[in-house]
Amino acid sequence: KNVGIIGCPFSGGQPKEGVDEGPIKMVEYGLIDQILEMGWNVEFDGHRKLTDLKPTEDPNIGRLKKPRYVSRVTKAVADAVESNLRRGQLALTLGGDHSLALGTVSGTLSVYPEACLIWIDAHADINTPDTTESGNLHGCPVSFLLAVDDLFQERVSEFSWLKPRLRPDKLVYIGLRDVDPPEKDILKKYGIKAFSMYHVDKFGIGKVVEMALDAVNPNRDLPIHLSFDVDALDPTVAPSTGTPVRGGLTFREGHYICEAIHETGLLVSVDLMEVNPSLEDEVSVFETVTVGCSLVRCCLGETLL
Ligand code: DIR
Ligand code: MN
Ligand code: MN
Ligand code: MN
Repeated sequence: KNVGIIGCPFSGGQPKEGVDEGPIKMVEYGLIDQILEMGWNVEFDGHRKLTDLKPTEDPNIGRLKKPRYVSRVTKAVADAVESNLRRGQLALTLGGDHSLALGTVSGTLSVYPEACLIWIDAHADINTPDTTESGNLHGCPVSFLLAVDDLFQERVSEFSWLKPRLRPDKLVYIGLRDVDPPEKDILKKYGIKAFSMYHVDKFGIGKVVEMALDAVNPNRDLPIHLSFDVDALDPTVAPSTGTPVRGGLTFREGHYICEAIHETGLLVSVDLMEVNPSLEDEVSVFETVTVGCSLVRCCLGETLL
């Protein structure tokens, strides 16, 4: 039981400051000690100095904002995840905004090309350079990761280090409820499995996780990358996040997902993203930071009994 923690204080994939403080607050709250107490060997040599990678000039490319900064940071994160995995560690990345997953998933796929990706989010984060309205790269990472030729045409040269390797049939979503119309078209076009809050209500979270695993990991033999955006949770549970959307996962539904994926024994890489301690009041920040920590503990095998 070895885990390498990659602290990523980064906010360049979206406009709200403070999300870079997410990983810092989770560690300050005691996440490392909590994981050590669970019997894991932990490697963590402090948060990454990602602001060092900030270019002096970074004009938009098309609509994309801060493309060079995001590219450099996510390349560094991809290398860090790859290195952790090659040394036999579980890679745990704390964000930071969700553009970081460009790096984390890319790093995972370079070590485990057969891995599947389970994306827990209110949003699909699958906009392309052409479809994005906001230009925020945290709304785009999945489209950049997909190994699909016609999406590849739209990619920008700044991200040429990124080798898209994610097959659409290896990707599944849970928790969606705010998906842009062009994103819906992409999900349909490539037949990507997605369980929205409608499905969580209809089938219950237990069945949804089982169906999600059946879709991307039918024989339960492939490595799993779990990318968890804290805004998948209802804003009453995780209020301090940049783009909250009502009608989300309950506290228990969020934790159940992490417990059930841990239980497969196949989890190799985890992202916990979009905790923003500068939003909302002190109680909200405490609740969001602590729920982030407890989701991580469940991924690492914390059990109720
Ligand atoms: C929106 C919002 N679809 C965009 N995305 C968010 O900016 O592309 N992702 N908030 O987390
Ligand atoms: Mn989101
Ligand atoms: Mn997201
Ligand atoms: Mn266990």
